[in-house]
Amino acid sequence: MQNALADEYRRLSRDTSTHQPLAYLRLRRAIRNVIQHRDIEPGQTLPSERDLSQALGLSRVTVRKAISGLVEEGLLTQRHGAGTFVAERIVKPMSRLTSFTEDLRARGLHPRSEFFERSVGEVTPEESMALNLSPGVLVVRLHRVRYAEDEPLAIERTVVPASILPDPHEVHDSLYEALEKYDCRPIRALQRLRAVLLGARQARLLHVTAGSAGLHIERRGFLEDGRVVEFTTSWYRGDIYDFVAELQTD
Ligand code: 16G
Repeated sequence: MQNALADEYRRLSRDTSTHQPLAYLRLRRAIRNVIQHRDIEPGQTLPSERDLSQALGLSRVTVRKAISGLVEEGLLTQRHGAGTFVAERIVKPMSRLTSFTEDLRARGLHPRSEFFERSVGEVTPEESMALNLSPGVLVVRLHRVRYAEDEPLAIERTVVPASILPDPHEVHDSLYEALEKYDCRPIRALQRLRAVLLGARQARLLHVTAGSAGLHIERRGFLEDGRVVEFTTSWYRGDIYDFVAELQTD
């Protein structure tokens, strides 16, 4: 693993097209790449700071800075006295507006969706409240199970104004990729999260036993002009996800 990382770091240092002059950002990219390529698996230990700084000819401060950024992103975890590991659970920082697809790709996993529903219809009263839409307006609805390879991780119901995304079949695996084509990816979101016990149907879809812990999350995503672009209700598996928030005093 140390060799794979050293090779990747050297490759990035030589690569003029993606040249990153700051060594700690180059190393951060190299670590991210080896995780994505699965040269290092979840749960495995990263070489120590000292070994990395020796192997790459970098100061320990630089190595530490590279690693701390990835710990904040949730890709690495640190246990006092035991070192730095590739995170096993999927750690989602609450301060970053990322998509399911991006979260999984960053970990070298292949996200995909299986749809129950991709339709267009008139907005319901609840949806019109959530999306700030007038009665009678058309919305696109997506209902899907989200997988990493063959493992189901979440169930999601999404509603998007049809004025923003006219055709639900434009969403293949990623909603945000589809929205990006219209320059309408949310730039800000409000999220509400609570613990739930998964019901029989949800548990079956997520391959867990009924009554297992889940996270029920509602996200309202906004465009720059204040329009609500998505209202998504998700049920994430509680045995796999950690949601982490950074807190600061005023
Ligand atoms: C995440 C979001 C969900 C969003 C989706 C887009 C949470 C709790 N929810 O699952 O609101 O619609 O990503 O992902 O993070 P996609 O672009 O892969 O479809």
